[in-house]
Amino acid sequence: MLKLYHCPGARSTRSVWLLYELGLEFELVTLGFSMAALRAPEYLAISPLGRVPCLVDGQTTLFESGAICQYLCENYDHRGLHRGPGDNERNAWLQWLHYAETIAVHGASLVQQKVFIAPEQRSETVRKLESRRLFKAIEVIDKHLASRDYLLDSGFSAVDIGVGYSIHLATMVGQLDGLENVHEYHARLASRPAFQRAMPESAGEVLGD
Ligand SMILES: N[C@@H](CCC(=O)N[C@@H](CS)C(=O)NCC(=O)O)C(=O)O
Repeated sequence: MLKLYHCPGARSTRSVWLLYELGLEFELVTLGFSMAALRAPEYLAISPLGRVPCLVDGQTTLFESGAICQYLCENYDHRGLHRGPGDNERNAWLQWLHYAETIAVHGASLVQQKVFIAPEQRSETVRKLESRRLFKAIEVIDKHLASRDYLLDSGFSAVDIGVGYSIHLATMVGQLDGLENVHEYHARLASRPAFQRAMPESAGEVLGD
């Protein structure tokens, strides 16, 4: 059976959401978001950088969420979430699959500034820079969504999960004023049962409280 290593509120939530959208059975291994759990020798033996997500499927182990998304879609999609080679939206699908990480790094940096780094070590310069870069990365999505409901013209696909989770995180740590298409997109995604099932109970859980 598929096994997913996950911390509530971490980027691994994207993989949980995708697994629910795909309707797959899997074992969810929930780790604490702590060095004790993530740097434990038994976990490092599976996922050598000690991060989440990590997917194990028989002899296959993957510890990069974009690769996990592509692998699951290529091997297990029966719900139309994949756009494989030959599909006229394949290149756009790949583009947005990886763009999710461009947004996520700025959100993660802001979470570090607001939550994990001790107040006396936080940097106002880094906070402002990362906020601006997060906004600009999401502004691109806002313009793209002016003429469509989802990232692809053909409708919801797996890439809305990666980008959508990064936007979900950004709504908690960033100022997204004026990005109305993005707010409507976020509401559309948040109404999906698989999204609601995958998300942590509270914003505090997301921010590591
Ligand atoms: N690009 C990787 C990033 C993975 C990542 O950095 N995960 C974070 C959680 S959002 C983590 O495990 N952090 C623990 C640490 O850095 O020690 C992916 O998308 O899978």
